[in-house]
Amino acid sequence: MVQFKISFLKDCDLNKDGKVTYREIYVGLSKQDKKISVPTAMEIFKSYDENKDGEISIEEFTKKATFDYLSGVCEKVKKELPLIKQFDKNKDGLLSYDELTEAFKSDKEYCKFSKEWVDWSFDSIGKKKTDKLNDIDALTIMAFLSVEEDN
Ligand SMILES: [Ca+2]
Ligand SMILES: [Ca+2]
Ligand SMILES: [Ca+2]
Repeated sequence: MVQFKISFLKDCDLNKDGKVTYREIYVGLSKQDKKISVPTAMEIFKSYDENKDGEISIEEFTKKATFDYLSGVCEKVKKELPLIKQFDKNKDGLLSYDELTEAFKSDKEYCKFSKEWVDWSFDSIGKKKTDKLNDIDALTIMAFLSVEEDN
């Protein structure tokens, strides 16, 4: 599915009424991709027009974009769940600061995150280094890390 940027939405809004109709979207998309088919453009349009009034408002657009973004992050995070179990060396179901630092050091995918990252992650969810993380905390941190990775 094509992801719009807000600037694209503004470009599409030919009559500058702050809303984008199907026709405006189609014209905008055609400028980017001459081969775009009417059904594809319609499908994209419908996925954004939540209240089905035939226009995409900025609110509808941002809501959908945010939702897509967050569900993308959630999908990523779900994949990390087995990793958390693997990181939990003493199997108490919680991740300590040391367990996380060790894990990040030894894991080939996560070793790119430095100790500062772990520090920052703990800070960002208001945890002290002596605190232990439960699943939700750990997932929140993973989500932070994946978000940062996308930028
Ligand atoms: Ca318009
Ligand atoms: Ca609408
Ligand atoms: Ca543990």
